[in-house]
Amino acid sequence: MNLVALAGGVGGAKLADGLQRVLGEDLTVIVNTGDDFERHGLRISPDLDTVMYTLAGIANPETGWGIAGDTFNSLEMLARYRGDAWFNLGDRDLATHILRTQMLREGMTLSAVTRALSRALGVRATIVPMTDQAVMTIVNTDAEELAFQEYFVHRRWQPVVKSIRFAGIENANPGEGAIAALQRAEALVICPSNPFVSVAPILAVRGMRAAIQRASVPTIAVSPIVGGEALKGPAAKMFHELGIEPSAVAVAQRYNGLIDGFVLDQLDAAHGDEIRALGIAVLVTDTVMKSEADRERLAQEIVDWVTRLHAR
Ligand code: FO1
Repeated sequence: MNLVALAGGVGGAKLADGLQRVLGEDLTVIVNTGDDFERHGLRISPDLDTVMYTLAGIANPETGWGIAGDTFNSLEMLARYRGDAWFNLGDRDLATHILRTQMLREGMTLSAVTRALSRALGVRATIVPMTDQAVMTIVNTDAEELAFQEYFVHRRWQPVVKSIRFAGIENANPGEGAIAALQRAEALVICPSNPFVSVAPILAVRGMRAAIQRASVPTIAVSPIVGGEALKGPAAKMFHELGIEPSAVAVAQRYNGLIDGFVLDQLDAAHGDEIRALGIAVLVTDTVMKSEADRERLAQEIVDWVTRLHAR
């Protein structure tokens, strides 16, 4: 089955890994690049790297981002020079950023760079950046506007969010092969990623939402909110700050009109009827992926479910 997944960072990468275990080469993952930024003159693509390292089996299991067993000697030296080492770049991880920056300077697109790097790491699925153009997620907080990594890592997502915008989105086209993959897909999965800062930028790229709506195949989303809490990161806090009670139902409502199905954690089983009332089919299961076996089990359940939805 040809399947396209939309993903942000750690949560999305885990489900993408499960889907790769089930589908191998038949999986395409379209990844958020609104978090990308420049640091020490290097182009960093945190979500692309998180997905790539996870699918290559080399991600740091404790953080979910970065490379397992990485060391931080370069960062220590950078800190000695300048003292502002708030973004933790590992020695091995730095090789990715050095090479990506070089390849981009040589004129390659981010899509081509991502293909080359992920192939070299033995990734079987196709990873496509949402766009090859520069898009920057900007968080407007109660105090000031912050670039995403400044908000997320430097300020540890403590500032109160008032609104979010994606600078440059009007000039962004889908990454290479993204639309073709959506046209070929037999199912679409929105991974359990932050709806505001991971999935929204992907959907905001010109033509992306329309291509998803045109694909008359089962489109499902997996809730990143379980029991009113985000599995990781600021999603629940953002819902609150934007005036919405965080819940799986609120996530389903955000995707209403785009999805046919919604995967709900068993903890939230009681919300099933509220989501079904929106005309969205519901699968209730254990969505919390603690182990690699959990990722594969959830992915297999999703593939089986979309196959049944396809047959309807
Ligand atoms: N996240 C952190 O919370 N702290 C870090 O120091 C950090 C470093 C980092 C380095 C490379 C990389 O690819 C990702 C990194 N992340 C770090 C994760 C990342 O910035 C966020 O998880 C995403 O942008 C949100 O999806």
